[in-house]
Amino acid sequence: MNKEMLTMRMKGYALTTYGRELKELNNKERYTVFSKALMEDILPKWKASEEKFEGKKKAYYLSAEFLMGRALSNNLINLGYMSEVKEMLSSMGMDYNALEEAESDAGLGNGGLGRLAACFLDSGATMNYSLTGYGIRYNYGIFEQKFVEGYQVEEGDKWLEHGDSWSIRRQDEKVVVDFKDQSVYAVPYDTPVVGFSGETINTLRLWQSEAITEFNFTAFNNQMYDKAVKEKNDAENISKVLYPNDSMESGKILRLKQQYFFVSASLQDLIRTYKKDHKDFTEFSRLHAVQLNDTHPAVAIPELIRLLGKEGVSFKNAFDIAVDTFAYTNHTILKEALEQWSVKLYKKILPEVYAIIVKIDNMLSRQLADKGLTEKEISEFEIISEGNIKMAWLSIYGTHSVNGVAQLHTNILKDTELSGWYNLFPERFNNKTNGITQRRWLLESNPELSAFITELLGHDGWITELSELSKLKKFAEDDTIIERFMRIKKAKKLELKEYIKEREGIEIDENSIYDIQIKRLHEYKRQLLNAFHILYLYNRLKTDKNFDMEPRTFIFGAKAAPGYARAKAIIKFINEIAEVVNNDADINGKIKVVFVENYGVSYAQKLFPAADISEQISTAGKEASGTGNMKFMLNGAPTIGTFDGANVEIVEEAGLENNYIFGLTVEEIEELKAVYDPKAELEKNPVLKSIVNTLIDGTLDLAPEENFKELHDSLIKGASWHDPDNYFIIRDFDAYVEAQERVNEDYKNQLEFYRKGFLNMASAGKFSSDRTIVEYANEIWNIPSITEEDEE
Ligand code: DL6
Repeated sequence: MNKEMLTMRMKGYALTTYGRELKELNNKERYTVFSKALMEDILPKWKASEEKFEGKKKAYYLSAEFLMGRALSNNLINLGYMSEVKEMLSSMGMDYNALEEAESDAGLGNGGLGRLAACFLDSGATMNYSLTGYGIRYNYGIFEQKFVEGYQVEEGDKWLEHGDSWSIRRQDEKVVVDFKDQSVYAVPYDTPVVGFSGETINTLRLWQSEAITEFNFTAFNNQMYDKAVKEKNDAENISKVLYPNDSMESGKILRLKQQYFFVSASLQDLIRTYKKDHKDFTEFSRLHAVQLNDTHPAVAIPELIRLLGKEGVSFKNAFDIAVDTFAYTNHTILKEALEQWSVKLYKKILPEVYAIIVKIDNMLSRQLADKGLTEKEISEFEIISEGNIKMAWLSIYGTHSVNGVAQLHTNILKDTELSGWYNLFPERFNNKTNGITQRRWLLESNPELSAFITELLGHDGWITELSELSKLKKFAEDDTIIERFMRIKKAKKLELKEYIKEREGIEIDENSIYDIQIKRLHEYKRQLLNAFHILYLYNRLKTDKNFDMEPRTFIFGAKAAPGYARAKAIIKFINEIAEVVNNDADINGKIKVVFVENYGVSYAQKLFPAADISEQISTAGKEASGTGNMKFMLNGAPTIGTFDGANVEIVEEAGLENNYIFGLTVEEIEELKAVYDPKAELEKNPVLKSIVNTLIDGTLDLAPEENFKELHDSLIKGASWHDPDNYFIIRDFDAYVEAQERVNEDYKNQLEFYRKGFLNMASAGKFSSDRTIVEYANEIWNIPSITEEDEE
């Protein structure tokens, strides 16, 4: 694309989209016409890429969430256009950064699970696999978070307000999805997923629900105006909004409809395409690998059987095809996140699908009886049990592969949570440790560090082969290299300081330790432990004139599910701490606390590169993997964390000595559970007791009715649904403080501290999602990687 071409296209779109001259457009509009101009370039390449995979086995990623973030920079980088385009735009009098900032995040996901899906798409295309994402085109993505007097308030995320130039509506490929009480169109919107080098461009196909009859004239003529548009509203509601629950299932009708809606549409799409070249379904599983991203799309198993039944395939054959086609990824062992749907709801909304689940369940029982299991033993495996359908059970029985997302997580699944199933089908269980794409999380977010890595290696091969980073380890002994690494970190810290000033209105000290915890707000992730540590330091500074600490900026970013009262209370608590600490002249600016508003993918891209320390402090055994931990590591921040999820593997790669590991292990927690008495522990620990008491004693200047009694009680008394302090904050507190003291001590020798950061970066090779996707492709999907060279 040359400058003349770009200008001509942009001018054309300025006129046809906005009816104005290019020079008259604001940044949002310029961004739109620019991205449309770029799409003209992408489209022919996209088509060519599709042709490359014709007749070959392809993989499909069924996911209720795709947390994509912005596309512009990613596309320019992957197409190799970035530097030229920046120059072209600047010679046209436009600032690229302003255009970049004008793009809304495509926030069609809650957190780790949705962002993983986005990383996988990038890696799938980069590694030259045909990997199509199938999901829902939510009108509103993850809510916009505002703080009002420290409380989280949610507002709708209007990400489509200014249109979406990256997607193409494929009206001609719409399908009908039938529920018992309504039928709707599923209309596909296709977005290109450009792999690095632009050689493979895959598709993210998101379905939008629309009415079959938009307007009822009879009702209108009878002056029943609401009724006239009722069908339209009811249909559109299905893809209206993303459920904002992370690790919590709510069992709502609309959610069930969303799941079935995109699953049925996607499978119909696959069958329709397949039928163009095939007379029967014997080849179906040889050509399709479908990954179920958690149990949200598990209804795909009975739905495929139902659809194949309509094509004349017997139940048994259809079941075998389903097992061969589908694979299931488990992303959590939290009980409250394991999906169960009430039989009543399924019967009411999806009776045909329910009837098939009953048949599957019966077949399973027969199979187990044949193996000699007793009735009691069989009941442990029942998919339908006590009026509920266990989606995880359905997903294990109806697929050929079940994977966890980090080694520890997979071991827990095999040894405890799913041990019965593991004994039945050991060959199905496997581990696929998560990964992240280095294109977005290093090349795009941290161009300075990227350039430095390329310089040290003498090539940029790490962009598609992250294990190359290990060759940097030999530079770790060279102080001049570490000093340069430090300067880059400082530059990113300064950038973040400016950004936080602009967005949050808070001034932070660029020479302080940036200690960052960014992830969804959940009790098991223990933001409260971090908050208690801040109060500990604050109290020390207030009471001990000789207390010496390096200045620290504690940065939080997190959204709480709107119905999760305790998580919201924790946000308010931290904001309250910020209010007190940030305004206390006594502590001489030694501590600053910033809870950034509306944390999302784009904000994350500014935070990871600037971090000095990565907070990964979940209760051991609760975080399936984590992927933020990998983003910090890749950007050269050591982890302070527990032996949980992928932290274990991070430390294996980067060394215990370069990280700050503390706290109870999974095994220790198992032992402790039965006898744990947090109240008694607190009695023995007056320092912590006074900190925990700030929840209720008014220290934080809260009106009495606004204090955090419920939060306090959850630690001391528990609740009907859990034991006191079931995330072991009280027990782990001292170990956490001790680990933080080590951070503080080490930071005094910055060269040594940043050497640890450098070594973390150099050890991050394993955590590329390229590695993960190659493992899925080879070990689960059995799909080919096809380059243009292979074609010749
Ligand atoms: O696998 C991606 C991501 C993990 O890194 C996190 O540890 C895990 O909490 C998250 N799981 C979910 C659970 N949702 N459901 N079901 O988001 O997956």
